Amino acid sequence: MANALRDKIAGGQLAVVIAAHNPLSARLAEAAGFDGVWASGFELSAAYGLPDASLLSFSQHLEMTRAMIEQIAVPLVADLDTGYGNAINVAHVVGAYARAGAAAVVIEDKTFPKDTSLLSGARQELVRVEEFQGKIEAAREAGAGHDLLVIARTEALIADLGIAEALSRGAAYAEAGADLLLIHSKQKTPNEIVAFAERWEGRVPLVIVPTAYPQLTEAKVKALGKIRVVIYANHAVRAAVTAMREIFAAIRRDGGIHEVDRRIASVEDIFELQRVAAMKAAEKRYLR
Ligand code: SPV
Ligand code: MG
Repeated sequence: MANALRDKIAGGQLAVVIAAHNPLSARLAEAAGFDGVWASGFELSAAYGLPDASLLSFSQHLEMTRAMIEQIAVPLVADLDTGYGNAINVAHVVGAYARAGAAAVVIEDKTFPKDTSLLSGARQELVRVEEFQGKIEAAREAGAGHDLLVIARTEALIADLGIAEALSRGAAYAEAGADLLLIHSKQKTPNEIVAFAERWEGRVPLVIVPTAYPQLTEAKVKALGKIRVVIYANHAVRAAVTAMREIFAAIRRDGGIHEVDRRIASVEDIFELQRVAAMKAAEKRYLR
């Protein structure tokens, strides 16, 4: 299967990927013109009302990912957290996502169960470099024949281990066969990521998640070079929360739905997102 994400990266372009937590949000992301959809563990956990701490099972995440892939034509980048265990778990899990049609998988070098990256004071423990190299090799092998990109993610900066450790882990992961390196930072300014990118001499391009440092625009990312994928990792769920809070409060305040009706997507709009017209056309052809 042609991997549009691989082509975009190989062409030296910046792929801009945004999170979704269900097929509807994935379709909205595609319609807005994003290059891919991030099947975010954080967003799906939040959608279940749970912390992003390895509480959802791999099959819960896979089921939603599969449903998203079925509804979009753009590449899907699957957030596999730590790979749900050791390299054996990684092989099992990555194979399932590859067969489901994911364009890329991301596995991170934290211990299982993980804790979420951007929470202050969270438990951030990394596995040994050699152990993670084994996980990358297992992921590559499991994805072979599926044109799957394997993205290694280091949490060295999240764990406060410094840029030198992040660089050496990144190099070791590229050595083990990762196609790209996701470098995550929780700093409130882009300085740390900029410093990392400037010092990164690795063979593989970088992926960033600029949630904590939103000042880093796509134009600035392009100017830095080396970064080929930007993931906006939680903006679908945050936008949904803002919108629902506002509208729910307005309905309570107004004592009815009469005022908000004009301000929200129409029922016809939802019919369109459900592709109801295609079903009606099929009814005409097949129901007799
Ligand atoms: C996610 O969206 O699940 C991520 C990014 O992995 S973060 O939440 O910043 O760890
Ligand atoms: Mg995640």
